[in-house]
Amino acid sequence: MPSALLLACLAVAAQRMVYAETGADAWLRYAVLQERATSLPNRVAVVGNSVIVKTAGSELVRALEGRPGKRIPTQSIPADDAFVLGTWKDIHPLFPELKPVRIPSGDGFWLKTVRRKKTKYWLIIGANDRGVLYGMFSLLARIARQRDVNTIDDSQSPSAPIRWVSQWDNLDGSIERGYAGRSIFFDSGQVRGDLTRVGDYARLLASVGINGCAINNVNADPRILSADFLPQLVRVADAFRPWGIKLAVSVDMSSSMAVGGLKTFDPLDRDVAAWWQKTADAIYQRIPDFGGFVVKADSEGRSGPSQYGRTATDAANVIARALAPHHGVLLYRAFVYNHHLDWRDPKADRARAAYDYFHALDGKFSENVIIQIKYGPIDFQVREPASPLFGAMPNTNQAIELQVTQEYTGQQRHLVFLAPMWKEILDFDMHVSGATPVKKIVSGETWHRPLGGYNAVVNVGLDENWLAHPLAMANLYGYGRLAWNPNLSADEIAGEWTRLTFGNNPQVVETISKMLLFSWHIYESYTGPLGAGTLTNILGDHYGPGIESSERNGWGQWHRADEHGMGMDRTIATGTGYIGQYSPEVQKNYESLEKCPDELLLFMHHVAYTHVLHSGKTLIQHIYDSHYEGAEQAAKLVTQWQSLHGQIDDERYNAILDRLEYQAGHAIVWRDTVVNWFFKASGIPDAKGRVGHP
Ligand code: GCV
Repeated sequence: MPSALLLACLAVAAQRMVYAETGADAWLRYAVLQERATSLPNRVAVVGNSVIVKTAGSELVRALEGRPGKRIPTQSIPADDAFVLGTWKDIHPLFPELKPVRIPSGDGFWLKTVRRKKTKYWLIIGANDRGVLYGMFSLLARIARQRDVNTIDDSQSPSAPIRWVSQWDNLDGSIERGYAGRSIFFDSGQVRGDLTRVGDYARLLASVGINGCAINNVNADPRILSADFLPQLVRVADAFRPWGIKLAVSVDMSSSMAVGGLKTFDPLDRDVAAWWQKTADAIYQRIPDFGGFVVKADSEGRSGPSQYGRTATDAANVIARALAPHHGVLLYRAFVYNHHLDWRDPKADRARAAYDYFHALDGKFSENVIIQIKYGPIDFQVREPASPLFGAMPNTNQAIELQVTQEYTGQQRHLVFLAPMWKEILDFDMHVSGATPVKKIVSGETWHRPLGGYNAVVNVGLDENWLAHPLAMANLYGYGRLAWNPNLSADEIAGEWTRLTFGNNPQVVETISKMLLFSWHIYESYTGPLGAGTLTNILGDHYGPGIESSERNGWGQWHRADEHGMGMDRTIATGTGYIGQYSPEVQKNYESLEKCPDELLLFMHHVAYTHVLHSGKTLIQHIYDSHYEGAEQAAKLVTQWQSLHGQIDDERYNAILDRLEYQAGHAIVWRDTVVNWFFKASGIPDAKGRVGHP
């Protein structure tokens, strides 16, 4: 028997661990599992020698009894009931009766129960090593959610090969747009000495199928590529490896000058190309499973190819060529725009930028380049249409960029579950060649691209519960689940996460799921209406109301509110022409005032405050009503949460209550600032007599 000889059994020990509910365990609490462990086998057989498969075995033991048991080497599969973990290649010879029809692909897995006389095996079969890990976590999640696992036959493959997260961590330990403490990776210009939290983060990411992490800010410090930094990156890669997370870094285009000592970073210069090659070779020599680079260039003051009159293709390809021999990938961000736009020019439009710049480059990128596109054409706002660029690059690999860190959506002081918003974008049909939802474009399915997928900015920090607001972890969970399977509904994800995080009490599950599912709408109601943008302070911390901060500057996040009306005219007929970047089918819906959905009205059109919406209300009355309703609903979140008193551990109950009470108060600040501003601007009274009469 080939690799069966490498079998090892982990006998599950009988002792259990009691955890304090700090939130550190997130959705991997294993509380239910430990209660139900008695009805499950107490042997875990690991087939093969891979570090990742062994991690899967140890995690299963940890989950079932809370601490690793004794490792017993064995020459054959156990005679008692057992979990058996391994790749298809290793498991099939042991279980030749398995028919290959259900073999998963990519990082996929197959969970299958098999009976041999009186013995029963729970097989966790991976298409590769990672697949074993993901299958193991999937099985644990089923047990924790009290699903029947007595008979299973489930084969799953991930939607896309790239399922990454990004951290915007600076080498000094601060995090750009991070709201949960300092970096788990860096401190004082170095990688931290203690990387325990990095390993814990990798475990969390792996449990939802994430396979890569770019650890530093896209506004990259070139020092990340300096020779003296490489041994430090090696340490991070070592902490990631058992969990199948590939290390990636964000790099600055000028690195060949800044740390390479060259006089140029012109991507067409031979020495520059040689420098990238030498740098990539050195990394792969020490980190053979290195994932690749993320690049932000020619954006918000970053260096870029335009400084030499070169294109994004030139820049991306020179780096990609250096990574290609090692199977590394380059995620090149499409977030390229002019932040010195002329606000007086009615045709100027930041939303046009990514499409205008990139669509002409379609088909010119190397095979290992992936263009990373923010979900909307502006910048992680509370409501944006899907970026038209998704529909415009059939010959280019694409990834969607999402944000788990709630930069414009309440910075984890407000509850905003983002899965419903991401779902709307992923399901949005670009109508470019038949039915072409964004999820099928980024997975590579629509245009048969070899690569593609997902990258989300997460920005966990040293806060014990990772993202500061315990309920914000639903966003990290939801992101991983959608990257694995974008066909899941937000509802399913909310239910899964709640059960894993708080247990299976039906009242708890129903209440928290409901709170999560309405939270995006609530936040949108008391902040920015109808696609106008978040109305937040865009010039500073991106938090709290700052209605005028969007206007009369070059950043291009304009909502154009004045005394008569509001909204950006992006029509083909009279506006910036942005709508023309979509397929004719989509254009029809957005161009016409009648057809344009209310929730995107002000993104696409400039209308008078007296304009009547599909809802039958005037625009101004909608602004008043939605802000009052939103603030009321924010207050209701507090009472909904209080209804769970006694059903949730005190630590997490109180931490969440504090945040929800704060949110309810801040929603009133938002409401009053916005409605008073629009009352003053429009001079139109609130039909319900609230505005101006507190
Ligand atoms: C890392 C927004 C953020 C910036 C961020 C930028 C980006 O503008 O406010 O902090 O920079 O997006 O995505 O590159």
